[in-house]
Amino acid sequence: MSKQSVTVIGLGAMGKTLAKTFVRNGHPTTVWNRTPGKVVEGATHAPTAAEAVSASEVVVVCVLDDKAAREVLDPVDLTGKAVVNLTNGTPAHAREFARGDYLDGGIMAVPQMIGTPEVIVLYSGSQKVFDNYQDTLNALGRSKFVGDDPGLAALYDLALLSAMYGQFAGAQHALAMVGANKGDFVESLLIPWLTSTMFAIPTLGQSDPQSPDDMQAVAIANIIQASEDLGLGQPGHLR
Ligand code: FVH
Repeated sequence: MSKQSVTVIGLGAMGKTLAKTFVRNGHPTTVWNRTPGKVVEGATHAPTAAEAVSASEVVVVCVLDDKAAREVLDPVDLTGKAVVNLTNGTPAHAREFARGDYLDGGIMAVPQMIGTPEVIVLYSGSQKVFDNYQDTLNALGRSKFVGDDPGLAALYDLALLSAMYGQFAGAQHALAMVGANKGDFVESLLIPWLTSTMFAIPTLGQSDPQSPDDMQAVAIANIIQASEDLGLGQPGHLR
């Protein structure tokens, strides 16, 4: 069976990897980038965004931000095209942008992970577009449709990123506290510790007699005091 044709708009670090992955999976792939000169071997390079859009049944957009996506797509006739916008944006951006056969998405991965089973790509908007193109989109990683509100994928994407940045801020502060005494702290303690604490996430916000709030408040006060003693100031993530 012949593979669905795909257009990729935007050949930054992520867009280029998406295009290469579609080519590797046997999809006739057309690409366009604002600044010429970015090459994806095996893809057709269209001279204009309009020509790139007209070349394929599904158009995957992956540019810097919502403003860039609008600048590219607003002047283009999208009639009869399925648009899958994988540009990071807010739920409001996605709802404003949604038109016709539209799926908004959030890629929960960095480019070097694309095409592996560790990748989750969130989608929301048109169930029909998701059903029609799921097999094609599965080349990028695991596809998860989260609902027909086009803003939902962006909401979940940003919520997951918020959790990640919070965890990174805590880890960075931990490394600053340990400083030169690090040894194998990261591999043998920090990563196993963070992994073992994940079980608590579903009950966050509920009081737990095994870990009472008063006891936790003392530990947090001690972290703040120890950080100040080390000259690190108050840890931002505990404010
Ligand atoms: N790279 C990553 O780790 C993350 C992982 C999760 C998802 N993101 C999101 O993917 C979008 C694209 O990110 P990217 O990594 O490809 O970003 P850059 O390498 O900086 O490339 C940006 C592309 O956007 C084009 N562009 C920028 N402004 C405009 C515009 N006004 N009109 C048309 N295209 C525009 C830019 O083109 P050029 O500068 O080469 O001409 C690049 O193709 C992003 O939403 C991430 O949050 C990636």
